[in-house]
Amino acid sequence: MALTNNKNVLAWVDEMVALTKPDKVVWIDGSKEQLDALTAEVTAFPDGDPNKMYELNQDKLPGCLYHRTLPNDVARVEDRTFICTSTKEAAGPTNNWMAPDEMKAMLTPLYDGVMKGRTMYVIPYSMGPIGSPLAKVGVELTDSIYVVLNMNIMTRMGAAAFENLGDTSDDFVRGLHSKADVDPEKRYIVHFPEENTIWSINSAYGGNVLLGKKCFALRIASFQGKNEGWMAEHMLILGVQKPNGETKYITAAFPSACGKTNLAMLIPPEGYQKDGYKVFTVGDDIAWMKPGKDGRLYAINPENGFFGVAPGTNEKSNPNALACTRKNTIFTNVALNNEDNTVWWEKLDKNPPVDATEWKGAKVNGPEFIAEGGNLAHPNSRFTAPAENCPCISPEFNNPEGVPIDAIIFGGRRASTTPLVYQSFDWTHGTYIGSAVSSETTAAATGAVGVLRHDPMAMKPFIGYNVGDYWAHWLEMGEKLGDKAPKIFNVNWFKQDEEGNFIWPGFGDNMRVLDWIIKRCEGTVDAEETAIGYLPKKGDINVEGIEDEVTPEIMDKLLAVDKDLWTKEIAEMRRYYNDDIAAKGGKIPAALYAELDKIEANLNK
Ligand code: GTP
Ligand code: SPV
Ligand code: MN
Repeated sequence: MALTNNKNVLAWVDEMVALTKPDKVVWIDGSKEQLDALTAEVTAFPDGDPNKMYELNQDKLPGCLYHRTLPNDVARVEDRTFICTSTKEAAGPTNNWMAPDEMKAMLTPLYDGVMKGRTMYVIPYSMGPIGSPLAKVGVELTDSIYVVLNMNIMTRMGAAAFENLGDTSDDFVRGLHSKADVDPEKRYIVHFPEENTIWSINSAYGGNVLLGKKCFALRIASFQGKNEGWMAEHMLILGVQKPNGETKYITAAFPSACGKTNLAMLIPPEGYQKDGYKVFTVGDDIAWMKPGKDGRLYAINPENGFFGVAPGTNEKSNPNALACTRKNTIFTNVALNNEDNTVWWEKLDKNPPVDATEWKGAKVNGPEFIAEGGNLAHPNSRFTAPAENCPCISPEFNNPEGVPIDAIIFGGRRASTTPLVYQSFDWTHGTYIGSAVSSETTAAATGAVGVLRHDPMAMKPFIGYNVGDYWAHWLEMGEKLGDKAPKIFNVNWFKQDEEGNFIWPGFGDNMRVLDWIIKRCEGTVDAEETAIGYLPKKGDINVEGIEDEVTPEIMDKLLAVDKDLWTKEIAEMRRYYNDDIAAKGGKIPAALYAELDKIEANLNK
């Protein structure tokens, strides 16, 4: 039964049913009975069916399910992701583009009758707390139960999502997904920002198919934000509660698999805990931000769960994330421990299961398999966990108004050049720093791993329009916020020594850097003015308890601004602006070129 009287929703669903021709249409109301029935159905699929999900040990992992996607379908496919605006210029140099009509003409035959013999699920969902002035409604049509069960965790899914839409509004995002034959040659992740529409076909993996996430909450939403005066960013949101009870909120943009989930759930070092510091998680991947009534910038997390990287998550690195995954969680492409029907991934602990199933589904001897250089879990294997499971979830998580942001952090994986932390001179310089984010690539997207690439604002794969206009929008937001704008910082947890070891301990110890950032926001600590920005003065990063590891010599390395490396960095930025952006149709704001000139001049002083 249709869950809404909204004419536009009904007309569009009818049209898509006529196109894809499912045997059956099921509206997802979000009720427990319905979800239980779908779980029973999907776990009863025969072994070997690529759509099958498995029930895990219900004593140790109650409510948890396991799924493997096809080996050719384990990450986002950026080369097959398109922004179809009416002009190529509107999509800009960071996106693949095709004219909307041309794209539809190509994809329509692929969708024609694709759901014959299948059920179409109609998923209403809200990105953001239902009723929040910052929230938005989406509807995803899919032929995958895996998608329904994941969307139930990642969004506020079900009938309630339609509550605020009314009968005539057209303000919802239309998402059409079919796994089709999961054919990598016919895989397309396509956005029509001018029509609030997403078409995804021939994938069954995370970021390609959970259309509320990267497709809506970043690509479509960034386009909406530009037109409506707000921002959609690839950022975590955390709150640091100080000993006096006051909480400071910080957002941070790092590229995929570069530490957002980890920072969002950070547990402060012992000394900070004793002093009464606490960290609360508001979000781990996406922030929607808009100026509030008081003129400050407020952020909500549009999601309702975490789609987190499993490998590397353990009791020491991120106990909060691990705790999130102990119930009602879906694991994708991790390894199975057949001894007790639980899950395992690299660095979970030092005991890979002897009786293991690796992520492609082969039964193997875990320790031997690893000794031969295999990965038991795929490096981009993920958990889908409800936010409510998080031991440090913020009391403001469901606050419809969001939380006021004091600081914005950019960062990436940089083996050299970029210091542990520095502060921008002002918002414009901070926008420049965001535009200059580059990072060594990870397994979160298909392609080579470990290659340095530009990833402005950690949004390269997610900006739904021309990157030059996106930077201009950042500058406009700064003007609007004026002296109430958050302060902007850059961090690098990934600096290495000559042997390739990380020289900063990272994880919980990143609190020491947050501490300096907060003090800078409050104006309670001085800084060293350098060519590239404000750096901590000697002794101002608290290393109490880690003095053996982070000696004064190491700290000097962490905070070094090497003139030669930075001269190269600036030259590369000029090349990037000129050749990769301006020459390819990106209009770079003059103010950003001016920042580049200024830093170059500073370095030559
Ligand atoms: P997406 O979900 O893809 O957007 O990624 P994310 O930014 O949330 O990344 P996540 O926190 O899951 O971290 C991914 C990888 O970075 C894991 O392998 C972590 O172990 C590693 N990592 C996170 N924080 C740190 C840190 O402070 N230091 C070091 N050395 N590694 C870190
Ligand atoms: C990322 O790649 O940045 C993710 C995972 O957060 S996905 O949802 O697959 O995009
Ligand atoms: Mn992400």
